[in-house]
Parts: sequence; structure tokens; C-alpha cells
Amino acid sequence: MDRFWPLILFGGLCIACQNSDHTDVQTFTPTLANWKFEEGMDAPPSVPDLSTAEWTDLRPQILDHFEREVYGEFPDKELLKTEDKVLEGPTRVFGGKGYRAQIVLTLEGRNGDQRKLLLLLYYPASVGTQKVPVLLNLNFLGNAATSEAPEIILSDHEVYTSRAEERGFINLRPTEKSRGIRRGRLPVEYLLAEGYAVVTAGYQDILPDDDAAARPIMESFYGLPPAETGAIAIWARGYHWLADYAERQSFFRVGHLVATGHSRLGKAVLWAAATDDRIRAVHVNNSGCGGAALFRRAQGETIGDITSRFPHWFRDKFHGWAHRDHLIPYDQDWLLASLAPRKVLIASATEDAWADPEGEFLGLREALPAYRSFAPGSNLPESMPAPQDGYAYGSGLVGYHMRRGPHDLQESDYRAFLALLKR
Ligand code: GTR
Repeated sequence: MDRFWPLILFGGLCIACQNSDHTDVQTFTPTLANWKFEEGMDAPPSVPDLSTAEWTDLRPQILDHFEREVYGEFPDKELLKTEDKVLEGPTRVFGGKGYRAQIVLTLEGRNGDQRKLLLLLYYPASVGTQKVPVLLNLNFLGNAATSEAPEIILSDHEVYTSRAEERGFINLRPTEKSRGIRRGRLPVEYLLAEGYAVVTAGYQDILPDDDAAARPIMESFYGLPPAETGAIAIWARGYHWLADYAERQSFFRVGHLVATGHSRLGKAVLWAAATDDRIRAVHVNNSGCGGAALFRRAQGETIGDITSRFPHWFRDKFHGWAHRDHLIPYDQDWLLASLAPRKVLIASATEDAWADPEGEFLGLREALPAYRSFAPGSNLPESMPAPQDGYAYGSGLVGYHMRRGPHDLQESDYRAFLALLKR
């Protein structure tokens, strides 16, 4: 019976239309109770055409759904203390085109422990005469890996990574050998030239990316039952904390906070932006399973793959969909829809089959009705577009980038994002 609910729903809508001149007919109010996500449906409900007011009502329910079913509980926002300690700068860099500073933010856990969140900040030299937009980013291997500059402080926190020794990590700590190895992923000079300030931090300053190491910290530091939270939610909270910091800066142009995240941090930035309106535009890069890609397609990484390798990323309840991807009664198009009316760039790469580029494209395409209700001109190509580096396909609030090459975050991905922002 449940599988016929869309017919019942649309039937109901038609009756409401036919009777629209009768005052006794109740207006149809969409809620997730109408759009039930129930196991056993042939397909999850499609993202519907609704009015902007209806979308505004529905959005908290969508977020609540994804928190309960997928990502789990957020740590308390108030764990971030407001005293910022400046460790370096502002120092003039790039031949005077910008400034760099390094700042420590303090998180105070439920158990009284502290975690230090080391920020690397850049802002253009134009600050002083004008306020600037700020781009938030969490990085993979710590701030020192984003640049060759010897002044950049090596993180104190444990960093779990594959091929640790080859990347210059000994006993889970970065060494000089790790300096600059990920510099291509944060093209600071380009972003400064475009007028952006940039704030980045190593994601494992917030929570180690390892199941055994993460669970006790979730429990005692963040005060959350590990079964009911997930690392993606905790890293997403990290983006919110970066946003708090950015908003306190005198150079910040109010309303111009944007965020970028790659891969597992693409999943985190998607969830962070969905749950924080201050992020006005988001660049979700090569995010794949648990990010922009549709679960039901089960192409590339599946729910079984991701939950067995990274059980700590999601709340335990989500693990129940392992090997049953085709039965999951909701999909990521709903989460992408919840970002409207903000701008979103979904970025894929031709050699990134593990992240299912077409699934990422279709995730956003399926979410279009939500964007169109706010900005009718929002559109994407009918089918998977050809690669075009630095180009944002689409119009209005949505953009899709298909870069040539591997799973990575490159300057051309940022170029596509900035092209969307300039629209
Ligand atoms: C892979 C994982 C992906 C993606 C990627 C990354 O091993 O299967 O979901 O998150 O890591 O973050 O680089």
C-alpha cells in the first residue's frame, strides 16, 4: 500500500485543485508526513515543486530527518570559546598582495579538556579600504601541508592518514616533510586576487579521523553518544566554528560567507551549509557517497563500502542500509534541495568513478524544483555534461563543474565556484 502513496498524494492535490473555488477545501500543506520516506518504496519521493513559503516550512523537517537518519547529533556550538589567541601576524605576504595570520581557537570539552583549533587566515591588502567576502575551508593534512611557507605552524593534534610515512607523518604528527604537500588544494594567491579572505584549519584538530580514536572523544569531549553522532557532523560543526570566527573579524563583509570542502570534507561542508544559513554559497567537491551522489544508484562507493571502512563518519542507525542501497527510502537530492535559495556548486572529476560523478550531477538535478521555486531561472543541462575545466554549467543558483583528472581539489574547481558566485 505504501508504495502507492505518491499516487494518493497527487490524487489529493488534484482534488484540491478541482475544488479550489470551494471555501471548505483545506489547502494542502506539504510536510515530511506527506512525503513519507518509507522502506519498501519503489523509489524515494521526488523533490517536489512547492512555493517558497512551503519550502521554508519543509526545510527544518528535512534537516531533522538527515540528522536523525544519517549524520547524527551536532556538538554544542558553545564549546567554542570566544578568546582567540594570535600566534603570527598579520604578516605581509605574496609581495604585499595580502596578509597572513595564525590564530588559535579553543574548544572546551564537556570533560574539561581543551582542543586547540589552529587557524590559518589570509586576507587581501585591500582590507582597510573595504570589507571582503570570506571563504571557509577545512583541510586534510593540517595547515602546514597547504603551503611551503616555513612560518606555518605544524599541528599539535594527531593526524590519521594513509601512507603516513611517505607523506611525512611520524607517530601521527606532521614533520617538515609534510610541509606544502597539499599546496595545490588551497590556491590562496588566486583567491586573494579575487578579493576573498580565506580561513582554513586541519579537520583532525576537531576530531581524529579514526574509528577507535574518535569514539572516546565524541563521548567524553563532545558529550555525545558515539552511536548517535558521526564525524561528518562534528567536522560540519567545525565549519560553523570557522564561521563564528569569520563573523567576528572587522574585515568581514556581512552576508558574504562561502565554504569549500573536498571529498569527506565535501560531505562535511554540504551538511555544514545545509544547517547554517550564514554560509551563503557552498562548493561541494568530489563528495560522492554521503555527499552529493545519490545513494540509490549504488555506483562507485556504496553504503556498505563507506560504513565498513569509516563507521565513525555516520550515526550507527545509518549503517543499517549497508548492502541495501536500492531500498533506502530517501536520497541526497532532498538534502541538496534544503540548501535553496543559497548557491551551490557540485564539482566532480572525470577519473573519480568512486564518487560517482553522474550521481553527483543527478543529485543536484533532482533538487532543481527547490531552487526554481526561489529563482525560476535555476537550471542544469538535461544530461551529464562534458568536462570543461573551470566552468560552472547551469544557471541561477546552481552550478555543476566537471573537471578533467583525478579525485582532487584544484584551482579550476575554485574558478568554477567563483564563476557561480559572480552570476
Ligand atoms: C575515500 C572514501 C570517500 C572519500 C575519500 C576522501 O577513501 O571512500 O568517501 O571521502 O576517501 O575523503 O578522500
